Amino acid sequence: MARSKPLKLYRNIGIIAHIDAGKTTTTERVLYYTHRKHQIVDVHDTKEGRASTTTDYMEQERKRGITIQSAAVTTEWRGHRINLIDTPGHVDFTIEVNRSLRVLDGAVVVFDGVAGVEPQTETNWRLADQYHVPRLCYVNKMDRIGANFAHCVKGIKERLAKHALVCQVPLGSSDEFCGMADLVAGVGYIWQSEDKDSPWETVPLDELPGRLKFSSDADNDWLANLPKLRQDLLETALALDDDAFERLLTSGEFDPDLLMRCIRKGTVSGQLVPVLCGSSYRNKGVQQLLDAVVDYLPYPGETGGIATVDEDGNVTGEQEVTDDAPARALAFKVINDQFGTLTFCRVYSGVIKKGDTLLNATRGKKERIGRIVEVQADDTREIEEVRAGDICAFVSLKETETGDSLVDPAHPVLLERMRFPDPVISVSVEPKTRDDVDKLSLALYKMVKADPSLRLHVDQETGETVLMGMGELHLEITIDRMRTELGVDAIMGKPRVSFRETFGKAVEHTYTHKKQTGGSGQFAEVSMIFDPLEQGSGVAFSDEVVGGRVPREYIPAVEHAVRTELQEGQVAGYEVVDFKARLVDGKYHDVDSSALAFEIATRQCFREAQRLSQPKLLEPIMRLEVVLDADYLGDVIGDMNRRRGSISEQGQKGSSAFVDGFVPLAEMFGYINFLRSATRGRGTFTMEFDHYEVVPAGMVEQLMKKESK
Ligand SMILES: Nc1nc2c(ncn2[C@@H]2O[C@H](COP(=O)(O)OP(=O)(O)OP(=O)(O)O)[C@@H](O)[C@H]2O)c(=O)[nH]1
Ligand SMILES: [Mg+2]
Repeated sequence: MARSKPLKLYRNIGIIAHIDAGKTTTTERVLYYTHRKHQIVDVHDTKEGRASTTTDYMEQERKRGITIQSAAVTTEWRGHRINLIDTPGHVDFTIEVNRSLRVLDGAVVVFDGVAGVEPQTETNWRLADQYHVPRLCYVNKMDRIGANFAHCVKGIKERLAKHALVCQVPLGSSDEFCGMADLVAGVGYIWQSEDKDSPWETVPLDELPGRLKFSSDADNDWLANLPKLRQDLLETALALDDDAFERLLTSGEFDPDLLMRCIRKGTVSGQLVPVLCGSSYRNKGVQQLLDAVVDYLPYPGETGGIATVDEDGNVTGEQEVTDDAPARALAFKVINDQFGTLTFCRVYSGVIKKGDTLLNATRGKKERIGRIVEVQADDTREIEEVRAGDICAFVSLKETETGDSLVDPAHPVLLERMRFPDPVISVSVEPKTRDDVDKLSLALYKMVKADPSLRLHVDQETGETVLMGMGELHLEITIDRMRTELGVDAIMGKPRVSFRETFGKAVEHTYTHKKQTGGSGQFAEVSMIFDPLEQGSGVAFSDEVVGGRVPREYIPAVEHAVRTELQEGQVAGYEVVDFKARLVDGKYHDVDSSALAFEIATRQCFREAQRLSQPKLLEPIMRLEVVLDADYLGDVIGDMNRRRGSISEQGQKGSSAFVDGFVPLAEMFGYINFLRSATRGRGTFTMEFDHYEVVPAGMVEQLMKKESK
């Protein structure tokens, strides 16, 4: 079968933003206007469970009115196939944005026209920078009281993109918002009503000031400034083409098609970020946003292919996006439901057909592609084949996890990996009833497999099962989903901070394990060096023994012992991170040595060496933003200091004040209650993990006491 749609007519895009900016609301409109559905469901109508938006279909999403997992939909606009992923804005689910951006070619960043740039928008923006994803800004909610386009654009330019290019200007704001001036087309669009099917009138720019009068001076100023704003846009965009720029400056002439091509070129290359506006809820501006997606965002491969890497992650080359190359796909999401496993993939090159066998190059295992489906949120449609540029799901793969490369077995290669965030909060998990005892570990294993920002650990001494995640909501929802999706009920303990430990300095240490009990004895001696590594480096092991002083067959036992022992460090039983363990020497005995003896020796060696290294305790430090009434600023800042926090920025956001800073997570439990009472319920905060820091020596004991309560 030949390709039915040329690659140039594809757009794979994500919608990203801070929580509540209106991503799901916008997605609903996109599906309506592209005729994928006949009715629009509003997010606030889903709580009673009678209705569901297409992308927030999960029970937990409907009840809470927030998006928890990314959902993919496919639609058509102006002959283009649009694969769109609606992502969550809550910081606890950042893995969903991460994995989506990894496989998408472009993104629409949504802003709340009142709040402007919010913390999670900044985080997601940085993620899009990391993955080099070109984007558009869409200032939504222009109909809300207090909507302020100027404030939003200023925030975008100062905090995110100096090169933001205002392509549309709102006509009015709050309840007077009636449409937008399109500086590229040189016309205004005025909607007759807020009905979803309301037509709009197209009016030349120079007639707008005569037609419209608003109660706010700021809104009238935008109108008065339209000619200048258009000139600015022309100069910035046409500067990307020397001839066009010259002509504009000398004769004021320009070619409208060339102008669009320049904006496209600038957006795709990351030199420009177009800014649009609208109100998805009031059905204004969504069709224009879709036009911009088609006009300005890249098709698969337009910004280059995907990097190929070696086993250590070093880039070895690039795979172009084309059908005429060996098959190469990346798994970016795995979900389990009652029908089995769905593995979401982005195909980068080649053609994959039902019945093909691929190689999971990450794990060295073969996978047979039984069924291929196109996914529409929670619905699937079976298809025969997928090609370069496609996003699809394979059904019932056995070996493949998030981030794995699936490739043509005749041309094995690894594709660039994704980065996963660090879980910083943990809870103990216990089965609720006897019935759940046996099923619990399998269910937890499934949840962790589907979500790489979760981690599972069984405490060796107490046997307690510990689940680690990004935040309290993340863990709560994981346990709740286990109940609704897998039918296993569990009880969660009190949330605790995931502290970590390190080696304070390099240590060389030898331990001899010798035991003589009746018959054969046990003997093993290991000499090891533990070198601390830079934060975030992980754990490495190297065998540097020469002359067979530790026989090869015992080396895996030594490495295994290190990797087990590091789970519970000597300062307070937390995971030991960022070090390299080097086995440099040892002794063995022909009869008395065994893998077990070497394991015991290594574990003791590790414990003693860590104690000798003046080990340190690390704690997660969170980036905190509080938005509040300026009157309460003093109290909130004083409190942040008491919580061992530091302030990094403070200022004004529209009519509210804000404080940004860094605070240890250990001091932040129950913060919501403090903030509510300190600001009479009017303050809000967002918090996300930033980095780990050494706990001051004097604080360790005090903190550990608090933790054990
Ligand atoms: N006034 C107004 N409200 C809007 C607009 N767009 C969305 N909303 C409302 O804002 C709330 C959040 O909308 P969502 O679409 O769920 O926001 P989201 O960005 O998907 O949120 P998360 O997925 O949870 O991050 C809902 O109550 C919407 O009805 C808009 O243009 N104007
Ligand atoms: Mg949403």
